[in-house]
Amino acid sequence: MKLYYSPLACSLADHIALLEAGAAFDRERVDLKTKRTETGGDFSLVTPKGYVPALVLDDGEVLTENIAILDWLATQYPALGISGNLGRTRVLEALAFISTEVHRSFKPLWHASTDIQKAKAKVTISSLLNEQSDALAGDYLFGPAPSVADFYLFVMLLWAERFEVDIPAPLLAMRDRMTRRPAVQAALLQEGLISLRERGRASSA
Ligand SMILES: N[C@@H](CCC(=O)N[C@@H](CS)C(=O)NCC(=O)O)C(=O)O
Repeated sequence: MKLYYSPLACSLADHIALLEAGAAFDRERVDLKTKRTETGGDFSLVTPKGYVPALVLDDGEVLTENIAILDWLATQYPALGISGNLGRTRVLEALAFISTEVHRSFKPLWHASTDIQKAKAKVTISSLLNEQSDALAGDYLFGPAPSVADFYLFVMLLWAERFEVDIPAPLLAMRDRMTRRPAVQAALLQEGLISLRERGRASSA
């Protein structure tokens, strides 16, 4: 398996999920502006969509779209999902909300837009995060263990921090809890988002 990713992009959720699962995989960084990969490859030959995440399976099938990839990972590695009758549906429900409501709302902050559009986006995101905060069922969205939906939500919290969007206290606590997980530390380190020194500090906290 190979994950195509870009540092701090939404592909970080898949990166964390693969590490949490203990999956054997390779990773290749993509420059989203030039569409070249770190080995000099043409990313548009991997997927004409030109965006991350893309997960190339061992049989050569290429998966795109975060909801589909995270759902596939939770199917392959059930510890990343939720058990029970409605388990998969509830996780998909959360993934769809995070993708189509929260992630989409960040667009004016990542791309050229007016100050008014940016300010409106921050208000919208803050209100969506409040909804997610109310949805927490303990430590994470579905209880004491994180699912793929929590990994995606975690990335949204890192984006919120970057753009100085208000984050409700329970989600701040969830972000900190998530940050301390060894797989999350490894993903952040591999994407160059923290240093080895910071990783040491987090694991001894
Ligand atoms: N519909 C896609 C969107 C993924 C997406 O927005 N990826 C961003 C990074 S978070 C990207 O690669 N943007 C570069 C581009 O669209 O050219 C999904 O849900 O996976």
